[in-house]
Amino acid sequence: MYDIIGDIHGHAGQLEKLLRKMGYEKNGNGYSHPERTAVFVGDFIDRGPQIRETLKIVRDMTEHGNAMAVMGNHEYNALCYHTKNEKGEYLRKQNENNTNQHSATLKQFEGHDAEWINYLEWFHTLPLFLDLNEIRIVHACWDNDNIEILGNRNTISPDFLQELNSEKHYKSSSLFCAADECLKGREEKIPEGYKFTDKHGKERGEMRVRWYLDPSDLNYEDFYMVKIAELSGMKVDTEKLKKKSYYQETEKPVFCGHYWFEGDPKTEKKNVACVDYSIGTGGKLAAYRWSGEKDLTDENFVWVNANGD
Ligand SMILES: [Mn+2]
Repeated sequence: MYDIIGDIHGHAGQLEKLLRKMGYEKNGNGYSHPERTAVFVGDFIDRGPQIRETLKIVRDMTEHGNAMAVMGNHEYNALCYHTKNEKGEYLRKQNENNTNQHSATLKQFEGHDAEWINYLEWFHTLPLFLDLNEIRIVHACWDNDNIEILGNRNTISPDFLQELNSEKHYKSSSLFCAADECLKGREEKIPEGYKFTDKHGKERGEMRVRWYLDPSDLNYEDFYMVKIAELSGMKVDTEKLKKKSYYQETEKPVFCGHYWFEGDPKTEKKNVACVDYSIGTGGKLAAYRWSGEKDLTDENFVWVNANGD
């Protein structure tokens, strides 16, 4: 039986509160529960005040068999930020924007180089997805075609990281797109003539979509993760989509993080739940307590708030 825990982003204090609330206790090997296993959906680092502590808790739990974890896009980006290609260039440019996104981690590991390098090595061992007997876990998007393309290349080994970022694959091959969608979700082009400006003021031509809903039944406002007012009431033009497939109701329950949801945690579909409720921006650190049910229910969410309990 599993407790699937959302994006932590360096909020170790809230993580400990949540673990204790669910009956986990700390001993010499870190936190554990007599009957249950924790599953982390990735995004342990960046933004929050206790990134080193967060990594220690999560890693201790995974290494003592008390938890499993998948990789988030922030761990993937960190690997790229700190790794050079054969030309000596970093795989992720160390420019102002990328450095800002990673700054809390850089700062908190100042003077702890060996410890940080050790965690980067650990990131190389984190799977992109977990296909367990009865449930599935991925950071952002589960797509059976992507899982098949990745096959047994489920961890970002040093060689695989170089391959994905090589000219042959970067942003173009189906292999790159498969890994990218697992980590960052699916995006689709906004209909011609419409625009979306994100919270950083950047104009975007693509939107994150609800990959678990049938687009042929939907208006854009329900298909997109963020509403575009001008598109309200308009039906999705499925002819224009890269992919028409979606996560079917007959599949195993799947859990993800990544989407910075707000409000009280709830399931997305009877077999889909997102456990990211924005602890990184003053929201909640949430978990879904799964005990064998095929149909997920809102009552099985537990959480702690960013401030208080
Ligand atoms: Mn994420």
